[in-house]
This record gives sequence, structure tokens and C-alpha cells, in this order.
Amino acid sequence: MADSIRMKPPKNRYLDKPRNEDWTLDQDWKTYSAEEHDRWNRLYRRQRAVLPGRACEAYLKALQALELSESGIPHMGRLSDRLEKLTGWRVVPVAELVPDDIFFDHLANKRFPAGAFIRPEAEFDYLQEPDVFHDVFGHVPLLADPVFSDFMQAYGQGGARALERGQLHHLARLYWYTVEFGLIREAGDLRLFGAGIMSSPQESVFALEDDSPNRIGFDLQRVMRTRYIIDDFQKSYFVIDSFEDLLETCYRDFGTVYCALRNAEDIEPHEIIPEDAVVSYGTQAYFQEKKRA
Ligand code: HBI
Ligand code: FE
Repeated sequence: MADSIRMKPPKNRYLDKPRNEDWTLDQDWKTYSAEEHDRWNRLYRRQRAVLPGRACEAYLKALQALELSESGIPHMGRLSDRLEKLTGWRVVPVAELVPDDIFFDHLANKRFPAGAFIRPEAEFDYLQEPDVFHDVFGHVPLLADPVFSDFMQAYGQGGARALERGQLHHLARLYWYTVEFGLIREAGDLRLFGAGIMSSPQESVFALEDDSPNRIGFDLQRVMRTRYIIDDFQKSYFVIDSFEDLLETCYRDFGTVYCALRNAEDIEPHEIIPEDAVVSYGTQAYFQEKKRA
């Protein structure tokens, strides 16, 4: 009996901390333990080794500029002071995913909500919630790029409108297939820029080099119609030509885009449609093997 009532140590101690109206809280940087700092260092070292030749130039440059390294979990206030000098953005600590409207308001005001907790050892390779490594190592560096960070602010501003129109799911797909899992053309090749890939050693290789996934030229409406997978690799990755192109799509009148989407069929993650500018056709072997296993 005694065992069953012993509370499991909370996976994420920030969930019990008091938070502000805007869901931010104190990072309490001094409370990170030596093993938590060491876990960041091991995550950083492993991922850093995978990224040269795979991550886009802007990302690798920003790692230097923001002094992100294997010196333990970054202090978000000090990191923000460096980031703010470059693009005016700050990183604000949160305990977990915050409500969509809160999230969009932060982005619209150049604040990126980053998980303050670090994944437990048992989830070293993969976790669903965005922890400090996914958010700070994955998302924050590109906020140092003036064009990409303008896209993120425009996304936040668009988010509020999407909520009013009940079309958040369309906008969430844009975020998913770019900010989280986007590829970019660079030096005549493909490079990573999505945070979800950038923070995953397996997916950094899979997304660029595996024959399994489709790689398709980015098109705003097409992406907004495409369902996605949240707990595994993607069946399709979308490729942008530049952050300027991505930003330009956000300056289009989303109203007309949303109207066109109202009666457009959703597209399944593995599907290719006739209008697609296909970069490479995938075999989907990865998912077929999984089904057989
Ligand atoms: N909250 N902290 C956090 N991080 C996210 O990436 C996030 C979120 N809330 C909502 C959200 N993302 C998505 O639902 C929106 O992009 C649609
Ligand atoms: Fe993310």
C-alpha cells in the first residue's frame, strides 16, 4: 500500500511553480542540478556533432553569436540580453505548452516561450513536450536571424486572427512544416532549419538523407491542408528557398487563403498531389517496416 501512495518525483518541477498571467515564470537558474547541466552538455555535444553540413548556415552562425555551448543549461535572461541586441527578441521561461492565444501574443511581441525544465534521463532521446533543449537549442538560434525572426513575429500576429476565424489548425500546420520540421535550399543542397529536426540526432539524418520521406517544394496552401504526425518522423518534409520567401508568404492576405482552404480537402502526410513541386519521392519504407514490426 505504502508504495502506491509514494509520489513519483515530478518529471517537471516547474509545473508546481507559481506563474504569471502570461504563463511565464522564474527560471530559477541556480536550482538546476549538476546532473541537469551535464544532461544539457551531453545533449548539446551529441547534436552539435551531427549538424555541420546539415544545419543551415544561419543556424550555425547563431550558435556562435549567442554563445550557446556545452557549458550547462543557458540562463535565459543572459541569453536574451545577447539575442535582444541582434533582433530584439527575448526568451521567456515557461513550465509547459501554453494556451494558443498566450503563445501567439508572446511571439507577436518578440518573446519566445521556452520550457525551463530539462527532459529526464529516461527520455534522453525523445520527449513529446518541448523542454529547454528542444526550445533553446532547437528554436532560439534562428531568432537571431532578422528575416526568420520577423516571420515568427508575423506568425504570432497571424495566430490571433486564425483563432478568431477558427482556423488555427491550418496555421498550426504552417508552423509544424516550417518552424518545427522545415528544410531549406542552400549551396545547391538541402539543409535543416526546423527546430524539431535540429534537436533530434536521428531525425537530422533521416530528414536529409533517408529515402523514406517525400521532400516537396513549400507552398503555403498545400502545407496548410497537410495533416502531420506528432510522435514520429515525418512522411513528408517541405523545402523553402529562403527565409525571405517564407516571410513573404506571411504578408499575403491570409483571409483569401483561409477562404480557399474552407472547402479544400485535407492531404494525408504521405500523399503527393499533382501540383506538387517534388524534390524527391519517398519510399515510405520507414513506416512500412514499422507496420511489419
Ligand atoms: N506553447 N510553450 C509553447 N511552445 C509551443 O511551441 C507552443 C505552445 N502553445 C501552442 C503551440 N505551440 C501551437 O499550438 C501553436 O503553434 C499553434
Ligand atoms: Fe517546438
